[in-house]
Amino acid sequence: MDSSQHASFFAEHGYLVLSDLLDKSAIATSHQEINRLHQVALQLFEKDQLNGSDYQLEPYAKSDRADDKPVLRKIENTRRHSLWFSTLASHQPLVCVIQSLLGEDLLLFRSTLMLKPAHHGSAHAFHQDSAYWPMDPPSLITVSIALEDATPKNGCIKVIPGSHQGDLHAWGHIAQDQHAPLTERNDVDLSGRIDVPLKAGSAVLFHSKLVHGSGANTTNTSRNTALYAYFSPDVQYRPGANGPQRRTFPVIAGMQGATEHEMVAG
Ligand SMILES: O=C(O)CCC(=O)C(=O)O
Repeated sequence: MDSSQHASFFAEHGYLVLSDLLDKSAIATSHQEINRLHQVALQLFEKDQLNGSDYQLEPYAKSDRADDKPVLRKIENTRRHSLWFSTLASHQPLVCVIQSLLGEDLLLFRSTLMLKPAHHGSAHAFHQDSAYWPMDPPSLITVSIALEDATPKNGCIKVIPGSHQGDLHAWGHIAQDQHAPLTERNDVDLSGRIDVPLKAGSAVLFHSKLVHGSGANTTNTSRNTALYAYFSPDVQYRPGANGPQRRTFPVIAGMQGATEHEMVAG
């Protein structure tokens, strides 16, 4: 697909698969870095400092540790913990596609590793990201880059194509037990949902209003993804009365070469 086909597919369906975004060497470096971050998490765990940190344990795992590593569900703010994952947010082929959808100026809302550990990986109930994010209008784009092959068996992402064109809803708790239904809402038509299997190194982009989720990982290998959410500076920061009234976002592209951009609650 060329960039205008990307844009029209994304506008209609709310998601887009990018094949072969990372080569084998980038995938191997990502795996090494994930191992290193698990060692960091282990040290925090042993000092009883994991709670409240950017490292989150799998809430439904049968034990806190497996193979002498903490069983982690995700690591937030990876750009602060890993030069590799910070740099990956600016991977040029990826940034070019996001710019073709959002414009030249790009800010980073989120940098996360979503980890679905072997045997223990919990399900992600269906939801819309913008229902949880203090950003208006709800028009951010997330990329989820598969670092192993992602399949329906190990909990690949599921989407409801076109659902970004509907309203925003409240979805409740996202992390779910492996056997829980993927939504407790009975007014959501899930019949159009599809699995988005990905080869390691490929990625899926999705609109922040797209209804999506993922199944459990009961296989004996992990399913990890590097996830980044981008937005245009036209989007306003609206945290409500309780959130921090100012927030600084990293610049990924454009913005006349600035490296950070502060937004004040508006
Ligand atoms: O990686 C996954 O399994 C789901 C991620 C997701 O739904 C999200 O971060 O919004």
